[in-house]
Amino acid sequence: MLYIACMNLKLILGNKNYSSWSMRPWLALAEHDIAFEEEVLNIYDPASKAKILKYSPAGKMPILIDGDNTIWDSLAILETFADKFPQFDLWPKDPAARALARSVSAEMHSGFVPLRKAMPMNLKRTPVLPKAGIAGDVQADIRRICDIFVDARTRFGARGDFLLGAFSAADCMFAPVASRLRTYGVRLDEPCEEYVEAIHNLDSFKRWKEAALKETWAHTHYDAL
Ligand SMILES: N[C@@H](CCC(=O)N[C@@H](CS)C(=O)NCC(=O)O)C(=O)O
Repeated sequence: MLYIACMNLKLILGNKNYSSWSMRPWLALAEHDIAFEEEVLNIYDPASKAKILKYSPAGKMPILIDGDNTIWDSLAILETFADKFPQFDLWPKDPAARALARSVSAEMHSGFVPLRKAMPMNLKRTPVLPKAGIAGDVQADIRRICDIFVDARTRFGARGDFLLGAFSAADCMFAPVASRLRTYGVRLDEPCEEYVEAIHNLDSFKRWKEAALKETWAHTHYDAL
């Protein structure tokens, strides 16, 4: 398997069980076997804030240290990887696929607030519906997300299992929500479930999840949802 040594790269990440934003760039590197260092900080420990701020003035993770450059925000980090590793086509080459990949990634990045609040990522969760049920605005988010999965894969899925066929930055953006759909026991139509399954079958996703399950940090509110 191809293995790219690039030890100038370091990712500063939040808890693997809960930090959906952190999962995104990690998957991009791990899926392509690009070597990097990582440091995982507990988001819910007040002492972590000062450590995060030493790396980035935004005070949020994920953060990429790339030699002398610091890049923060999951989408900005994915853009950086797309520039650094053009051989992996993190944004598909085909203009139509690339346009859709960018649009749905930006939609994911800036939207779906009701779903994010009601169903925070929690890989350790037993897959049952949330105790409070699924509110109308969350259901609308889920419908839109499934429409994205089905529309993208109908148009480009002939080239592979992922949104634009081959694994891309858009899959990194949607992997956390695919995990939420499963851990909150959401019943999905088959074409939507197929994509959720494809994400869960990614080697990089499995490795992230394995590490998440070993974490001992807990968040009592999220764990009780
Ligand atoms: N839009 C940002 C969001 C980053 C974000 O909210 N990160 C959370 C962890 S999931 C964080 O670092 N929280 C720590 C804090 O606020 O102290 C991105 O995509 O990177």
